[in-house]
Formats: sequence, C-alpha cells, structure tokens
Amino acid sequence: MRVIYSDIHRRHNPPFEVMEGGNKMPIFESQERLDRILTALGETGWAGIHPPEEFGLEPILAVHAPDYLEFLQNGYAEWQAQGGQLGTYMDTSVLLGGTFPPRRVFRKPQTIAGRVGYYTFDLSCPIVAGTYAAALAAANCALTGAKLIQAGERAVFALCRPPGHHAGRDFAGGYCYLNNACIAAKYLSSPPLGGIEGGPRVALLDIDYHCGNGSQDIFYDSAEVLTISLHADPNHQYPYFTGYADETGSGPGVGYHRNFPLPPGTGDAAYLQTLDEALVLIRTFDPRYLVLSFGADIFAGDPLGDFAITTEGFAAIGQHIGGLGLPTLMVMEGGYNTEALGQNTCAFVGKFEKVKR
Ligand code: SP5
Ligand code: ZN
Repeated sequence: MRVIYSDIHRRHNPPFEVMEGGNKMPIFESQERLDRILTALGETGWAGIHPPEEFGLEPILAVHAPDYLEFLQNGYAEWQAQGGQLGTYMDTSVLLGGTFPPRRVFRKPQTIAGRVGYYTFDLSCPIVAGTYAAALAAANCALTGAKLIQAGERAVFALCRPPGHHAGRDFAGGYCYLNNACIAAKYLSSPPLGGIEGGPRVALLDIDYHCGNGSQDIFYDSAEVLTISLHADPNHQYPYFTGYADETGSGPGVGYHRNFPLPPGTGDAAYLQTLDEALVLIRTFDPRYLVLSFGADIFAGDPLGDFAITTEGFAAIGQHIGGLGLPTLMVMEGGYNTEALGQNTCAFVGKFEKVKR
C-alpha cells in the first residue's frame, strides 16, 4: 500500500503546550509519533513510502479562509517582529494566543497578538517558524493520496503531521492548522474541470478519540460530503463545545452530519457496535469515495484518552470499515501513546491492506 509521507513535518517542533489548569508541558503531538509509525510500517513488508506532490494553494483555499491562511503563513514572522513590543517578558520564539474572543464579539484585530487569539481556540496550537511549511506538506500528503484514490487505488494512507481535524475554515486548535482530511474530501468531491454536474459523493468518517470539530465546521452546511464522527462525549471531554448527537447539519447540509458521542471506558465490542451504525449511514449515502480521519488515541493506553480499544480492536475496526468496499483515503490524526502508536496504526492500516485484495 502507498503511504504518503514528507520529512518536512520536522520543521513543526513546538516545545510546549498549555493544558487545563495552566500546566505548561512538553507537547504531546511530537515528531517522535511519526518516527514510531514509519519504523513500524517499515517492518510490515507491505508499505511503500512515497513523497507528496505539490498542489499549490487552490485546493486549500477551497476549504480555508484566505485571511486565516495568510495568518498561518505570515503570523510567526509578524510575531517575531512585533511581539517583543508587548513587553520585555515576552518570549517571541513561539506564537501562541493569550486572549480569546468571547461570544458575540466579531471584530478582527490587526495586531498579531490579537489575531492569534482570533484564529485559535486553545493553547495546544503553538506556531513556530516551520509550522506553515509542515502544515502545507501535510495537506499535500492528503491531496496526493486523494489523487491516487481518484486514479483507481483502493486504499492509500496519508501519514500527515501536523494533524488536521480540529482545524476549521478559519481557526486552529488541538494541534491542527490545516484540515488535511477536509482538503482531500473537498478535492475528491469537486466536479471535474469544465463539468456542469455536481462532483462525486464523498463520506468523511472520523474515528479519532476527539470530536472532529474542524471537519464538522467545514462541511456543516453542505450535502456534498457526509461527515460522521465517533468520539468521546464532549460533555466531559475536549473539544467540549461541539460533537453532541443532536448536531446534524444546517441549511442544505441538514442530515449530512452525525455525531456518535461515546462514554469513558468504551471498549472494542461497544465501539464496533456504534461503528456499524455509522457504516449503515455511509452505505445508505452511497459515496464514491471514503476519507477516513484515523486517530490512534482511542487506544486503552493513550495519555489523552479514556477509551479501552485494544490493538486487536484496531484491526477489527479496520476490518469493519474496509468491509464497505469503498476506495479509501486514510489520513493520520491523533494518537499519543508513542510506544504503541506503530503497532496500533499498522494493525488498522494493515487490515485495510488485506481487505483490499
Ligand atoms: C488531533 C488531536 O488528537 N488533538 C487532540 C487535542 C487535545 N488537547 C486537549 C487535551 C485535554 C487534556 N485532557 C487530559 C485528560 C487526561 N486523561
Ligand atoms: Zn484526538
């Protein structure tokens, strides 16, 4: 199976994040995550590692707001130039917000210190010098996979870093800057050049432990991409403010979004039962392509999660989703137990490799 990977992810190397309680700690979303996955893939014998192609900004601007992209591209340099003016105590090596807009406030400030709060929703999306380049390379990995799927491949794994599913049309958060899976889904669902008919139907299934709030934001009012997310109940887990079962889309998108919140301790059997419900919805939608946001943080031993999925469970989940028989682009999202990340990812993707034959 083709795995699309770029070393450029290394340029995104923030030293810390800030958690609830003001805990400043080494960032969980590390370079080591992909090292572990690559090593494990190398031992499987079925994975071929390929670099991404360049797609330019057009397919990214089909999903993200131009002013937001400009912020990601230039914000860090602006911060370097101006951040120090805020006070001598200010460390300008990391661009991270400290002031966020309350509800019903819609002004967009001009200063970088104001804009960073405007475009982010938590303290887990620090921007460093190489963040934009790394995020672009990750988007290109997803787009390269999408192009291969379009050309007839049965399954491709886009090994993206930074991840994407918390990034909305104009906001970053939860380690995510560009929504790789949505950029790929939009690309796959676009009508062919010069076409007058609508494009192919695409389903986007998100099995990361956390609600894919960015993906929900991007396609919420759209019927062209069916978005479904299985995740920890937002009432007690990040991202808290969205991901509830009664959020089903708006406008023309009503009925084309579904959330499946799950309780703490969810194990293999309960997970697979809910997954099968989601798969029925996908079968009914009858898409041409499936994009899968794959997060390994549903694992029992994940430091950010509280589900109880086993390594065998990952294989079973792969089996069930592979059973749809759809051309599938798998996109890497979260997963923070670095010890187990390689084996869990290979258990899941490896099952797809078997199912596709
Ligand atoms: C892509 C992705 O998986 N992003 C996740 C970002 C989660 N950040 C907030 C984590 C909240 C910390 N909760 C601690 C629970 C410890 N059991
Ligand atoms: Zn996650």
